[in-house]
Amino acid sequence: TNIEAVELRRVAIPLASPFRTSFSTQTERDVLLVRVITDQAEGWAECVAIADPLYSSEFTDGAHRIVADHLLPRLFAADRLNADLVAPLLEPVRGHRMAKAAVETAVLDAQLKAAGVPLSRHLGATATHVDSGVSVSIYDAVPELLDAVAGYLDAGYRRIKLKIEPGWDIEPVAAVRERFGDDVLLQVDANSAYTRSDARHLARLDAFGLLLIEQPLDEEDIAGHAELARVVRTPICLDESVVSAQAAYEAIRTGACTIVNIKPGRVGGYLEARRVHDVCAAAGIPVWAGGMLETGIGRAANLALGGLPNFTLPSDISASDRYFKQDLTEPITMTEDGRIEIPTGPGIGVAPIPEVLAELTVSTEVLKP
Ligand code: OSB
Ligand code: MG
Repeated sequence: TNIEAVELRRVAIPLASPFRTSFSTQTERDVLLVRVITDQAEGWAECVAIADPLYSSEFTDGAHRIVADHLLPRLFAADRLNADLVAPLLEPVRGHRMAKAAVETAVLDAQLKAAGVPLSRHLGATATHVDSGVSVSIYDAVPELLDAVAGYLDAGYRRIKLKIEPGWDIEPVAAVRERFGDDVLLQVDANSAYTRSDARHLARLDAFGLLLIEQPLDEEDIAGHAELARVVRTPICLDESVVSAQAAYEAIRTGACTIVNIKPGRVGGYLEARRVHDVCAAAGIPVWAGGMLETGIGRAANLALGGLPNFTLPSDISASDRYFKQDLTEPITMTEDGRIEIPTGPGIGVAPIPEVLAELTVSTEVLKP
């Protein structure tokens, strides 16, 4: 494959409702889209970096500059490019995994579209659907939270994840259990808002039969998570800390987690994400598909990965209407019983709707070899 041009597009897409976590409140997504045009096809990818460096060190403007100034020149210098060569070519650039993931995914989508092969098949997916869960914002008060959760359960979501932070943890969890009962699959995500000294407090969550506690401590505090796991009975799941298959291996080996959230952007792409899946499978550690409030472009690809056999817990992949009034792609929809079909078309199986894309585009930069 030869790249003829790469389009870097910035899109501003309003969220259907504000999304508050321990690190920020998002009301709009500031998305970097990468479109790779080759001699045979074109491929699309979404960079999952958010506008500010508050989830991890990456952010949209930074990712944009890294892709344009450091990553694409390395790809342009290569001849006979294919997706397997992207990570080795970009390896000298330290970090910037979300930016690298977007570039690799766009090349992979173009390659698979040219070959007529769905990403799910390329990755080795065995399922046709992914169980859909929903990640629920922090609210100002419990009654508002309960209304939101009631709506999601009515819609059919198979699992509820509550965002938590100090001051919004035991009470909302207790209220959801009280109102909706013990059968609801329930978990929490702290986005590293706690410290090692909160172990006793977090152990109070053990009373509520949660599936897992996601990333309670700092991204770099693997040993702290291992310590916490000896005090808290609820399984510890890592998100931010798992930046590679090697990091997953270390976290599992040291007892820092017994469940892993897999986000391809966080680990540098779908090929590394598959290696994370494989490391976890070999260790008997279940995984599930995370999300970063992606548009249909990013979620379609996440669905393909989520069809691999060790994705045994419900995902954070929700239907388009949970995120946006108008998605960039044809809406991704959920069945009444809470499942989302994995796209069957070539590559990621979707593309932006041209008129919607044009309307939401803030800037376009075209780079050529
Ligand atoms: O920690 O999983 C997270 C969204 C943005 C950044 C980080 C996270 C999230 C979510 C939402 O929890 C998952 C989704 O619905 O895409
Ligand atoms: Mg998380």
